[in-house]
Amino acid sequence: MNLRMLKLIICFFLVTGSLKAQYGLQNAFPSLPAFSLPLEMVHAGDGTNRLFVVQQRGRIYVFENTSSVNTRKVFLDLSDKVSQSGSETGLLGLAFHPDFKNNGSFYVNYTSSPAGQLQSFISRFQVSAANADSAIKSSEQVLLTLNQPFTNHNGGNLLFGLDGYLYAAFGDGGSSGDPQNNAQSRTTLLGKILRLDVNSASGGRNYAIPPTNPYAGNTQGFREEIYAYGLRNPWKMSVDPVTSKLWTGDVGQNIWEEINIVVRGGNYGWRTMEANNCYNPSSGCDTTGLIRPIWAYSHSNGDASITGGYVYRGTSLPALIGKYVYGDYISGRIWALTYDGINPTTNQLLLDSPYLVSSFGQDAERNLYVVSYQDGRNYRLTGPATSVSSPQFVIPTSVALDQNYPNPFNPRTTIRFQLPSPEFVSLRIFDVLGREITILVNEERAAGAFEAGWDASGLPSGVYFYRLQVGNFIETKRMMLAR
Ligand SMILES: [Ca+2]
Repeated sequence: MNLRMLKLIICFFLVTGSLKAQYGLQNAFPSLPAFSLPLEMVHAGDGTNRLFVVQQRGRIYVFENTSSVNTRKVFLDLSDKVSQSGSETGLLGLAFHPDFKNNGSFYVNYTSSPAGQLQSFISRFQVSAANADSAIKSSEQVLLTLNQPFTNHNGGNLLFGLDGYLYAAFGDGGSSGDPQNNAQSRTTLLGKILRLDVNSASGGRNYAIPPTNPYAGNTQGFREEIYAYGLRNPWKMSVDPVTSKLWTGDVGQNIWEEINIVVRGGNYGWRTMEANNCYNPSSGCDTTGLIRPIWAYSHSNGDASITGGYVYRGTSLPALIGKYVYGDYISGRIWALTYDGINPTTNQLLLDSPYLVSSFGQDAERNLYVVSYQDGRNYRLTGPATSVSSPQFVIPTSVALDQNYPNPFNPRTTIRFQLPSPEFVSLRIFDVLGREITILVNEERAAGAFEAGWDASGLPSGVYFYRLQVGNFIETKRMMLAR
């Protein structure tokens, strides 16, 4: 017991009580044909228990939300309109009007090049009065178009907020590093989250500007549709119906993926910052007024592109209630973030899936699904229904280093450690000859429970050591890479 530990005894911190919880993914609709490049799964909020899957190349399918369902119908086919090539272009967003049950209106976001210029379109369509599983293609009413200077970073997500307004996410226009500085420019809609009143029309538009938008009626030439800015490529937004907070995952440039809680008029930093670090300029950037992400993770563990998810409000996975479930498109890892703005934020790895996670989906009962881009399946998130304790406050007795999990491993494993107070942390990997292989953590960390992933791809099988140093505390544990 040293002085540090005596100091620590008065500190409270949050740990998750579900370290052993086993989460998994189950093919939700095994009798359905696979979808082709699915990007989205939503429900209509109309009490019909149907789900809608958006395919990138322009088709929307509808089917009954039962595990035995074996038929699906084409709800809308925009294949002849939307971009048919490009990894980030296509039909990207679908949102049903909150009163869809009565007015039959829904909204899509897609890219197209009708006159040789790539553009994003936000359009309204109507469902057929005679056939609830079919939309009327000729009912299209274009609300908004936006020129896209490059083929990537088109955003595309649409949703209705609890305020009844339509929110739309657009990326910075693409290329790399936001060469046109669009995200910080409030005279363009690129790199923004927009908010539109689709129940009114004014100013020659098929929508109106909500009077509470931050730049409504401004005289500086700022676009009045802007709700928030400084975003690079927001890939999925969601609203927590309990807190009404708007969550988004913003895809990073070279090093960091980030999660933001988006507020009216907020500037989320890009391209001045990538997450918590200066990006342009690379040092000494002016961070005045920039809102930091509530969580960021690096590319060092094979993660490379965030897919924003949902704050879980279902009933079948009680340990996840109130946590933000999200994933990484490239690594397939899926996490649950515990954030309340007061206690230390903690991040729990739920599972390491083999899928390209293009989206999370939610049904009317708020069960969560993973949309798998490559195999075209929708997987329901499963886990222990009971006997998992909720997050709780405990009194720490010391810095702690857990055994890595899984162990033996191939090629990825996760190492957890706990800090009762803010400390400079070093976590390094060594081989059996004592040679340093890599540095996983080398920075100041807040109090809380942390995990660091390690990808041993390319290294030989055998025993490795990981060493945690926190002040005078040093502990080394061994682990086994087994190919
Ligand atoms: Ca940011």
